[in-house]
Amino acid sequence: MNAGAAILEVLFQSPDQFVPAAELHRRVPHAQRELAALRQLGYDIENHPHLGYRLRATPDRLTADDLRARLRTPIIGREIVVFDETGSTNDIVARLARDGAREGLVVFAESQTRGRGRHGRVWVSPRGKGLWFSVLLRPSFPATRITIAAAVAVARAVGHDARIKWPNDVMLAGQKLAGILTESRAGAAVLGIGINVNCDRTELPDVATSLLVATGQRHDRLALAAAVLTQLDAEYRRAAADFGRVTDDWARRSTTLGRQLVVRLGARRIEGHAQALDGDGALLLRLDNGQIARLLGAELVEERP
Ligand code: BT5
Repeated sequence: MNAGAAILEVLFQSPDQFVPAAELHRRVPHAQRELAALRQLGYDIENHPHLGYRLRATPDRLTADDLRARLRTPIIGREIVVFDETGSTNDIVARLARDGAREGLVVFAESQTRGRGRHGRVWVSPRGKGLWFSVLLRPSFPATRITIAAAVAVARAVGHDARIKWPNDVMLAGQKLAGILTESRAGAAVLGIGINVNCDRTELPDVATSLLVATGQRHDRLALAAAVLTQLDAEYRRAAADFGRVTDDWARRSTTLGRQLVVRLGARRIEGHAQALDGDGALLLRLDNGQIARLLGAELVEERP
């Protein structure tokens, strides 16, 4: 960890409190120079002659140092890269996966020019207003579990009674707050997540909401990013060891289970009762003729009570 990240780590560990100067300088060599660099980036760091240093405010700007300083995760986020602008973070991670990058790499972008959803649909990614990022995973379990685990992690990190709509949406007040796109590339799984944080109503499609729109308040994107990565790390490990607990959490937050669904499967439409998720994360749909359809990556057309 470099000195800038090390200073932030020390300051984040004492929220709203002073860290004695002697302690900061003992824990971080060349702290003086790095403090100046952090202030340049917009960190408001108070320096009291007797009490020491205190972090008063952080800038609304994604940096690897800041995110690394907030994380204690063994896997997810052990390497972080931030782009100001890119086509799609999923494509960047796919390329790095081909080059042999390690599991847990996370790539963020402040804006995407070709953010995408499933089946080539567009994912709107206004600059600086959300979290648009992708995670490189090399799972030892069926990759189909990843979207399920990620939805639980995002919903838990977001709070505000966020719900999960099968297969890949996180909803707030009935509208889409976040979307998940898991792709298999170069023998790895690329998990892409988009979360609308401080987007205005006018920046989003009609079906969408943001934390700002739903709660009336701006949210700290970096704190949320760290919370999501922390939850993802935990859910990813649970998906390997105890996927039943992940699906239990998913079921508690699901708007889909127990309902009558109309689903598009290729050119076909089928209708049935959403019963449960299986051990691969597939949705089990009981059709009117009593048969069970096992759905992975199908398209939800309609949910009926
Ligand atoms: C998804 O697809 O919901 C997956 C979205 C994944 C986005 C992330 S961002 C980081 C990474 N890099 C990428 O390029 N992608 C991933 P799908 O279920 O197909 O939903 C797409 C539909 O959601 C669109 O057709 C719109 O109706 C709607 N939509 C587009 N932008 C949105 C937004 N910002 N918020 C909510 N809904 C949106």
